[in-house]
Amino acid sequence: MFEKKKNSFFSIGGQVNNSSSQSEETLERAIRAIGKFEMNTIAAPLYWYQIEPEEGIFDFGQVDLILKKARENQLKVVFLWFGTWKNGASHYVPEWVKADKKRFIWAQNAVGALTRILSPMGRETMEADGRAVAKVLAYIKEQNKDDMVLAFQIENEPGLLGTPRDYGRESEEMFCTAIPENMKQFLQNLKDGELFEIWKENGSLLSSPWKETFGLMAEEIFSAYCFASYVENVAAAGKQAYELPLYVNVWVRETGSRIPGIDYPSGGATSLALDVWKYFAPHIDCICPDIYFDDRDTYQMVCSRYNRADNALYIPESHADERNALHLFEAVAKHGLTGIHCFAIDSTIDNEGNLRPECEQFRHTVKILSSMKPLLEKYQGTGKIYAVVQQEWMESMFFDFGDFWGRVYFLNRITDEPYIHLDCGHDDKEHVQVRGKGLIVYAGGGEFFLAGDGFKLVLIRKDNMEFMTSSLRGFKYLNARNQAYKVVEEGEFDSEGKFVSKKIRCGDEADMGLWVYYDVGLVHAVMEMEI
Ligand code: N0T
Repeated sequence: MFEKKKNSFFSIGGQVNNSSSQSEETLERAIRAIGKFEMNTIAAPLYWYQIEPEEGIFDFGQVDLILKKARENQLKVVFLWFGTWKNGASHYVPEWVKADKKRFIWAQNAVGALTRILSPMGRETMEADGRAVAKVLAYIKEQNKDDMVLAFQIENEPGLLGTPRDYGRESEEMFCTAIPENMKQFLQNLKDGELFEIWKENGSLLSSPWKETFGLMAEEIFSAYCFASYVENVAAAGKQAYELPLYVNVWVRETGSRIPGIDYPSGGATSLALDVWKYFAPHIDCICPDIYFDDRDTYQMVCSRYNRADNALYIPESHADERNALHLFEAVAKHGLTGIHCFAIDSTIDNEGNLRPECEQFRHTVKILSSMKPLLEKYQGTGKIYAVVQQEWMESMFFDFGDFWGRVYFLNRITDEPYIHLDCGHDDKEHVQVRGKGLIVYAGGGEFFLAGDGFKLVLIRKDNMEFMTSSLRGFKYLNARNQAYKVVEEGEFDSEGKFVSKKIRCGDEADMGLWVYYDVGLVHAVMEMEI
């Protein structure tokens, strides 16, 4: 996660419900659900109020408990720091913070009322939060000799919900005076993007206050600057204690009417404020969008915005449903996805411990991803990973693999017949069907890996076209029978990352093309390059 092209661990995880880190019992249910999906990571929050019940007195019982449960179940861990902010509010701070309204300042809204959000202007709060994070990370360092802790999330969806910015005294002073020096420097480095356009449109008067510089978006950008600077301080304190990858998650702005402070927390690392965050919070390794979108366009758009040269794409929160089960393959192949977690994992099973039927497709997707894991770690960012996702009306997909062309045909799971997915037939319980999905890795030299559900791949070697054209049977029916395989096999990677063959496919099993269903594991094929 968090790194491109560096063999970093591809984390497939479940995030426990907000209140589930508090006891062994609540954690156990989450772990049971994670086990049903066969995920490799648990993400669990740490509550500031529980960790530091009195100022300077720390209790790491919660860390111990999560580590113990994770070790018992051979899971990696991501800790979430529910500190100053938890989705645009401040409910997780200790009593002693809540009690002292003078020392720890709270944001005010436009009419001067106190909100339930600690102000990012609060120096004392920032320092107290930083001290706590440093203590927690120092403790994790001692406990993490086996590298089971992958990462640490600073705050949770920071920002202001209910007001676009803090209108308290300190904040007013800053908002109404000239743009600070470091913000000017940032703007001088800004070369393109949405924020650049806004700034250009509103005038480049660097000596003016925020409103003249950023116009309509001034409140959000001002807040982003304040939040990023605050989080940077907390992160720097943490890094000093332990160099664990740190990230921030985002309640994205591609939602509702896109009004900051109403549709999403103002000041978070939204796509508009991403440059601000990258610049002012350099101790944060990765900025990560929480993606709850059902539609393909918005999902992929958000992925593309967070996958940048200076930021890897990791999705810390998403739904364990059939939409996500499809969309994430394109995120892997087109937007460099380096890891994905599902939120509210405990809710995916019922009280008897059975996985809910609406999560079944996601379970298949986890299987597919897991069988490919070493390949994802090796090939992410190289352009060798291809997504297969059957959209509505789609019967086949065409791929250009360089020295091969490929056609993917979608198959009905039960009959193996060609299958076109129509949403309108979706409720027809007699013909419950799922869309074809999965991944193809072309390692080069005729070597392919496939994992997925409900499709088959037929290949044509580009320098062998005479054979193809002389057969006069076309791409579709030339099919599969004339494929020149060296070997086709089903198998899996062992713990050393070596492919272990489990079953050779020949005869009927190879005559239909390279077919996959979620429960056949990884398919490996090597094509003849000579004949
Ligand atoms: C998330 C979760 C949890 C399309 C909400 C998501 C989690 C927090 N916030 O269940 O509270 O701790 O990070 C906000 C998603 C907004 C969706 C916008 C509608």
